[in-house]
Amino acid sequence: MVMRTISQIAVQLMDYCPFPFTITHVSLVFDLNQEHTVVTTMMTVERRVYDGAKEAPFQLDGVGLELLELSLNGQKLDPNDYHLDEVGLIIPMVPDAFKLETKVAINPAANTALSGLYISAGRFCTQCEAEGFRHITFWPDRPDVMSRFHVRIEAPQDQFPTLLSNGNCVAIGQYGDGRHWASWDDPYPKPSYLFALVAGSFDTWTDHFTTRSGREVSLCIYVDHGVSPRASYAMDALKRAMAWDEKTFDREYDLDVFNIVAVADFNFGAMENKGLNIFNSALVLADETTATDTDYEAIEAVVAHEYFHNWSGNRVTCRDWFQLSLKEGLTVFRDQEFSADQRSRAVKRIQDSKALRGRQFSEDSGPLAHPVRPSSYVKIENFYTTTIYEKGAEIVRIIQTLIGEQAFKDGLNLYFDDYDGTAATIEDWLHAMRMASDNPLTGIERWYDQAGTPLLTVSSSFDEGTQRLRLFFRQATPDTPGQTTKSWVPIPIKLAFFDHNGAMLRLTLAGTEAAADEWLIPMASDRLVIEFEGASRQPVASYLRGFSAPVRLRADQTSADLALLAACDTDPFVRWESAQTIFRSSLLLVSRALAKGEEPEIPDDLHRVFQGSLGEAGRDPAFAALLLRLPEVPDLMQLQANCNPSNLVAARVYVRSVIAQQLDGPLSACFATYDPAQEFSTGAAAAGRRALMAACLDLLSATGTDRAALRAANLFAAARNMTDTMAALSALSQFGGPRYDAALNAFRNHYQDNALVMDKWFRVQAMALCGDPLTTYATLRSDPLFTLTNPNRVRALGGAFAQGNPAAFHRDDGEGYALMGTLISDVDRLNSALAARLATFFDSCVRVDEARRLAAFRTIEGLLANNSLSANTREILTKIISGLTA
Ligand code: B3K
Ligand code: ZN
Repeated sequence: MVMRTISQIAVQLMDYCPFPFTITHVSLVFDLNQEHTVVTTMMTVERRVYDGAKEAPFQLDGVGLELLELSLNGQKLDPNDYHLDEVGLIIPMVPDAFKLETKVAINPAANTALSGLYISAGRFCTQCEAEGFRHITFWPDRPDVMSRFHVRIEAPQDQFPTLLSNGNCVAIGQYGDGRHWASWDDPYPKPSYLFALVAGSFDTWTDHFTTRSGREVSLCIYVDHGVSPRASYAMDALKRAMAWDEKTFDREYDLDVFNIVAVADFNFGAMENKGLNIFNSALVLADETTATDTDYEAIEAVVAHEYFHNWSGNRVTCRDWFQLSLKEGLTVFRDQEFSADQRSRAVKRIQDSKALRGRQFSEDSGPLAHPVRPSSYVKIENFYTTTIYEKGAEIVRIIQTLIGEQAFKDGLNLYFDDYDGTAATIEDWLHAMRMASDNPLTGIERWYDQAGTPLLTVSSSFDEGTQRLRLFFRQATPDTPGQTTKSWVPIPIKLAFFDHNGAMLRLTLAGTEAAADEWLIPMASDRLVIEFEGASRQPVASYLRGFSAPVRLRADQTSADLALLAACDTDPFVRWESAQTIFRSSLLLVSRALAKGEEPEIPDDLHRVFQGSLGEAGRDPAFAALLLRLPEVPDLMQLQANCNPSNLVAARVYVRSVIAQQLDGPLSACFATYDPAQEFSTGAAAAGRRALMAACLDLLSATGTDRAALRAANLFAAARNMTDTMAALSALSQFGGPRYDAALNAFRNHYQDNALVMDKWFRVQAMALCGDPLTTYATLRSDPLFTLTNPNRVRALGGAFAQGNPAAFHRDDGEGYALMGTLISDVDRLNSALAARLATFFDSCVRVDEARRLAAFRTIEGLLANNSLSANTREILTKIISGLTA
């Protein structure tokens, strides 16, 4: 038999074959020891009954395991009876029903990849999705193999008083030699990616929840010693999420306990292990002095997200990793709805569309573009992308829009009922939605299978004689790597019309009696012509209300139309988007003028839009704060080929300074209404007031005046919560100089022992425009508080620099790329999943000018020349380099 190695060979969706065996039960025993943990696994196996299963060998995944013992039905196996290599274990001949026992040794202390069983701050914890379980024991590590897990954990009691796994704790005991044990039983069959184990010493924050049908659930959050009150907000969010899922989607919790453990070293946000969620501590710990409003929002959303996975992901899981969006897209949709109900629906929709357009549209138009259901992958770890998550959630929303809220709820219930306890596919999901709605949802699969953001073009004409408005819609999805010919996708277009005074018009669909204020037009072809009657002159059309589909819109709207919509539309998304459209074109004009050395002209509309936004301050401060923010440079980069990011940064700085000078009076007045001494509340209204204050301060700081710097420094001194502190610090970072340095020092002195807060200190500096960003980066990288082993710290420096400091990252001399290249290569040796994530930031390099592209190419080429570069990072960089040379 050939020795298999970890390879770059892609897995194909079309090659899917079921696993030929079922493993009904598994019993795992962990003898925990930091450098030498012994895992004994006993599985009860039956061959499945279908032709292909008859002669199939028993094949298990296993990486980095030292095999100590292997026996089948109690008989020790001879090395000739099995094949062991770098990726697993194959037993060619097995009976139709048998018990297999394996004993392996692993070294959690040496696990810097943070996948499998590892140590964080002296405690054992696990991360198994997607393929971590194979680093713990030999197992068919794929989501469609679901078993009942029984877990026994043994460890020294003084160091590891808490022993946790999935399900319910069924027994505990002591050995008398200082070691103790606990047994956990999970009654719900699950795939290995949902396995979890934690052992250590924690403080706890406890509560309980009674489900709708009367089940008493003990809730417990495990955190570092001395900080348990900081888990109270996460606990509150958890209880709200549990109640919301019952009320909104009839989903109840199904175990007697729900545990959350916060760990400091974690590769991403959190993990939905059955009954034992493991969280990055950044998404658990919060109080007003250490967390910003953005942190609170993220904690609420992620706690809910992981809890909602209990149904969308755990009770109904995925057949294979190509179906990842089945659980992730659906669960993001569910958490978005939860947050919208807890806070402002309008603000949430704008935030979500902003994030989608900033990150997902960019990914979808670059070298890493891939469908929501990809057809192949090399490393599944690289596919936890914004496309799978956020575009996936948008498809769920499209379905809800097309079939209506009630049919959607019925469809979701049908899906959970019909596929409970199974590993499902996107076809199963669509089947449930079709059954519940009687809507064929024609073409919806293409949203899953085609990469690229559809472009929706609208042109309009008005016939004065017949008083008919004719709208002509066309859609086309651009080519993406490996995918050229694309067909139409179903696009729900929400529409309304306004007269030139901004009053909403009730029009009639030509040739019918149907009249409405707002229309939902389901576009199900390449082209669509539609006519309306009832306006005496050409109305102003408001398209894609509520961001009714994740498409780019190109409409024949004048800047006067956009200004009217920005001021008067009743749909907050269209108001915000119309303002952003004006800002984007103004910023591009200014950047072109600056590039030519000309004096830029700022269109009058811009000033009016800002004034209108400030007018919103009294009604809805959170919305006003969003309206006052100019598009980010990465958004602008999507609009230009061969762009020079430094010019875009300069244009943004210029426009901000002009607007800030023009509106200094009203912005200062709005800022002055904020009292930093007022009592803190986490509620959306109070957070909205803080966001508006921060938006005003941010703009005012663009004036560059000493008065503005003093205002920021005064807020820094007066701040009583972290939101205000960070607003002040980031405003000061626009100036640099002694006030900024003093604030940074004071911050460091105060928070140096709190890693989560110090991440903010790293982040604000990595993104700062002041001073020489390369020197700042180098100083931060050699700071004793910087470490390559903590993913939050690495992201706070590298992620913030590459994403949040475009002028420095995309320097024309390539120095920014070189710094990131070095970081990627250093991280890759320890944690390839994290390095690959950092590598994705290079995908924006396909949009920059030739000199910069060449510099990026050289850095990437250098990284790829290293033979020991991980398969994860290699996959990402190979795709990007092909995009650079295309
Ligand atoms: N399901 C996990 C993500 C796992 C990422 C593995 N690289 C968290 C979540 O999406 O809820
Ligand atoms: Zn998820």
